[in-house]
Amino acid sequence: MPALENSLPVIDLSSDSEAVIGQKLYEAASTLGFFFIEGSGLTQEEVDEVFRLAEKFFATPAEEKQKFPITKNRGYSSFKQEGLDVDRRENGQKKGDPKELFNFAPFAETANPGSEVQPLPPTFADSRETIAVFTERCHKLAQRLLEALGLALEVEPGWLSSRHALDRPGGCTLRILHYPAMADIEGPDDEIRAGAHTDYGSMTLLFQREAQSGLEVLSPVTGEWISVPALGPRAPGQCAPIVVNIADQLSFWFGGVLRSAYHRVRFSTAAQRTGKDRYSMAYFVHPASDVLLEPIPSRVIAAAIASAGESLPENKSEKEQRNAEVRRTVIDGRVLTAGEHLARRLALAFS
Ligand SMILES: O=C(O)CCC(=O)C(=O)O
Repeated sequence: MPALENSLPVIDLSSDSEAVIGQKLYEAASTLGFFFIEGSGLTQEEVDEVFRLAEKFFATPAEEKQKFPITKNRGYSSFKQEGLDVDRRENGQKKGDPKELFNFAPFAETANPGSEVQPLPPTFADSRETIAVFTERCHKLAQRLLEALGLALEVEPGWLSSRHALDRPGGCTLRILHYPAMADIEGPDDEIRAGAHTDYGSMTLLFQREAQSGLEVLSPVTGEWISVPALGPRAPGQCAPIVVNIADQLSFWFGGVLRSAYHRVRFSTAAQRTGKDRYSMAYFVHPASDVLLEPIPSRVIAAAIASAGESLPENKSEKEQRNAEVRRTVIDGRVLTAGEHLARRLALAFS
C-alpha cells in the first residue's frame, strides 16, 4: 500500500490476526480516537450505490423531503435544523448547521422487532433492500471492530457484541448528509458546516466521497484542528478507507481510556466559493437502548486508569472539560441507559 498523506493511522483488517488488529485499534482509539480502516470487505460499488441514492433524494423538491420530518431520530432534517455544537447554542447562536440529512433506522427483518416501520420517501421505495443490506454490513463490521478492541482489553468475548445485537431495539442509525455549496456565505460562522461535537453512541463509521474533504478532528495534543483527507479506493474491489471514530458511550464504558474526540465539518471561504457540494454517510453504532452504561469490567482498563491518573485523555481538552456535563452518563449517582443518554443528546441538538 502507498503511504497516505494524512495524520490519522490506517489499520488494515485484511492482513493481521484479530489480536494484532485489536492492539492497533486500542492504540488508535486511546490517542486521537479517529482512524482509517481498510480491507474491511465493503466494496466501493456498494458504497457508491447508497451515495447515488443520497444525491437523488437531496435533489428532490424541499416540500417532498419535508413530508418525512425527523422524529425520534428518524427521517429528514432540513438545512440549519440540527445544531451539533452545544457551546454555540448556549452562547445564544440559535442557528443550526448549514447541511441537510436523512436518518434511517436499521430496517432489516431482524432489526427492532415490533417497532414501527419507518416511512420512506419515494426515492428509497425500491431501494429498501439495498439500504438494509448496507446497514447490516456496516453493523457486522462494527461488531468485528468492537470484539477486536475487547480482545485487546481482555473483555470477555461476546460481551460487547451481545450489547450491540441488531435484533435488540436501539439507536443504530445510517445517516446520509448533504452540504450544499454556498457561494454567497455571510461570514466565518458559515464556514462551519457541522458544529464541533462528539458522537453519542459507541463508534461511528464515516464514508466520504473522494476529494470532498471538510472533516476536521480536534487534536488532544496540540488543541489544533486536524484535517481528515477524503481518500479514494486504494485496492481493487475495496471501498476507500473508512473513517472510524470512538463515541461517548464506548469512551465511558472504557473509563475514559478510549477517546471520543471532538470533530466538525468546515469548508474554508475559498473552498465554499468553488461551488462544490459535499456528501457523506455515517453509520452510528449504538448499544441496545436498555444497556446500562456501567464501566466495563476489564483488568487492562483498570491498570491504564491507574497509570494515567490525571493525564487521561478525558481530562485534557478544554472543550471536553467544559462539556463534561453534556457527555456524562451518570446523573445524580444513577447510571444512564444507552437509550437515556441518546435522548439527552438529541434533545440538545434539535432544541
Ligand atoms: O459529514 C461528516 O463528515 C461528519 C458528519 C458528522 O460528524 C455527524 O453527522 O455527526
